[in-house]
Amino acid sequence: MKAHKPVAVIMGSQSDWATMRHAAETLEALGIGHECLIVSAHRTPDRLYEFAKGAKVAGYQVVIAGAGGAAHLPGMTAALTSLPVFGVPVESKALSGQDSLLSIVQMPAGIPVGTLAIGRAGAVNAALLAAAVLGLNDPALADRVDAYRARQTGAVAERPANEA
Ligand code: RP5
Repeated sequence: MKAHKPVAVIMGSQSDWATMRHAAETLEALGIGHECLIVSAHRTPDRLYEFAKGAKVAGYQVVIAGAGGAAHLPGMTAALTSLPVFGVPVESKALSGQDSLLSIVQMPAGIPVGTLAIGRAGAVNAALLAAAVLGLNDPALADRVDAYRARQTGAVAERPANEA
């Protein structure tokens, strides 16, 4: 059965939602259908296998995967599907997300994970990258991405204001 939602936003834990909700909100703002799922490489490996092996058949076109610490989720997902996978390193308590970043970005040659910045910036940008990919075959979406960027540009003041 084909999913009507082109993007899967997966995360290793409920605790990742505070970060990954920014990806979901950005997709929402761009009118991109998405599903948010908890899939842990360590705690629910069978769920990960089932999700990743079935993601393409389910109709997903892009996977955004956020995880923290020993963040194997994006890499394992990329190993199990040929869909583009964007990894978001979640800021960890012990090492401020540097552990997450390095374990996501340092993939061996042959299995890519497009790795974004640690935390909210990475989550937002993963959604924008997903939009750019989907926009290649969806001119209306590409227009919405352009409008998003134009609004962002328009919101930047020329001079700094005193903070309240
Ligand atoms: C990872 O372990 C998750 O992605 C999360 O960032 C981290 C900690 O998970 P919890 O102990 O908060 O559930 O698998």
